[in-house]
Amino acid sequence: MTETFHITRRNILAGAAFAGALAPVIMPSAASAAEEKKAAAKPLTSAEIAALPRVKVDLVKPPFVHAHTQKAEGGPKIVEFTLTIKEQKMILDDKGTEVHAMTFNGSVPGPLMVVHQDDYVELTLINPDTNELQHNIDFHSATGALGGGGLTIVNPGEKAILRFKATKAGVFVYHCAPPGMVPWHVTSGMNGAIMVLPREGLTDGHGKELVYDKVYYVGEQDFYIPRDENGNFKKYESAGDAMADTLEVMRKLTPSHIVFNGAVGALTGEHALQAAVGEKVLIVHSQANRDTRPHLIGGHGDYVWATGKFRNPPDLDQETWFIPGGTAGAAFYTFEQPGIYAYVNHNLIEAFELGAAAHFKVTGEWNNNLMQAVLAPSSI
Ligand SMILES: [Cu+2]
Repeated sequence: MTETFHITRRNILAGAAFAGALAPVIMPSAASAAEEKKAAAKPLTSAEIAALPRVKVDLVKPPFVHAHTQKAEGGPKIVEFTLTIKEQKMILDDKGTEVHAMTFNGSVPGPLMVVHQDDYVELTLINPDTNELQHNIDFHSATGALGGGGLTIVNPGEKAILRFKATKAGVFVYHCAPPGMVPWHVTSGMNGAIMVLPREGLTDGHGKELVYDKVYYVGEQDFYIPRDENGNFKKYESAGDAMADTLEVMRKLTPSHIVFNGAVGALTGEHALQAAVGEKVLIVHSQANRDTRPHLIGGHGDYVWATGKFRNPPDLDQETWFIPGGTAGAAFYTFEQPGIYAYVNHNLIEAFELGAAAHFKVTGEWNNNLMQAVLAPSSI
């Protein structure tokens, strides 16, 4: 449905470029798009907000992203999301290292939410009474009250509903930020990202539309697991029991694990991200606490918003891009060769020794023009 819509729009726009006679037809539509955009940016009264159409979105577990249209259809909406906080034990690696994670919806990172600029995000945040700790949510895409953190402090057994207007287009981190416990909750897994698309969809900043075929969400997470006197990772009964030792490790700023999507190997091997030659893939990558530098080994970032904000034209043909801690970035790439690509944090120690690596498994025809083994490895 979505794809049909975009293909149709693309065809219309491509056709228009060759049909001067259509200009009078196209112009009013361009003008009305501008008017629509202006209207969308206008402050609304409470009554007007209450009258907006509502859309309820079921979030999905990363690296996948809920269904959405890339161009906004109609005017601003209220988009309803629910996040349920889950405190749960998670396994970080094949050695069985444990963390008492704090999560939004049970995954690290929490799910990627997608809206359009000038839509209203309405989040229901639930802290079930099975949890032990107080939590909240700070959206970097929101304006005021600590990004919503000041309005969403929920104890176990409570819920809160926050509405904010997504005024800026881009990918943005959200994270838990409870008074006195901010870094502990963030580095225990309690972060995710929201993508606020421009109403007209992504472009290269010079009028070329960038329509993706697939979007994946990679959330990078640094963990600080305490060790015993023999150097083995310690296990605890609960997050509360682990807190003092964990804070001590955190203060040394040396993570024990740096992983994509919650565990070493969560996106490699049989969990590799899938793509095909010719597919346009958008990779959203967040790091709520620490700097990172994604790199696609054997590929590139054709269009990269390293700090993730879509009003800036993307950087072209990047080899590695820098995402500061507390930021989400986005990279758009059309795969040109089949094979297994490693997608890594190009601090290679963090990738190969601590876990910050994913795989793309790309199907399709090999292109000898781009690369060919002229002589296979053989004796001299
Ligand atoms: Cu929390």
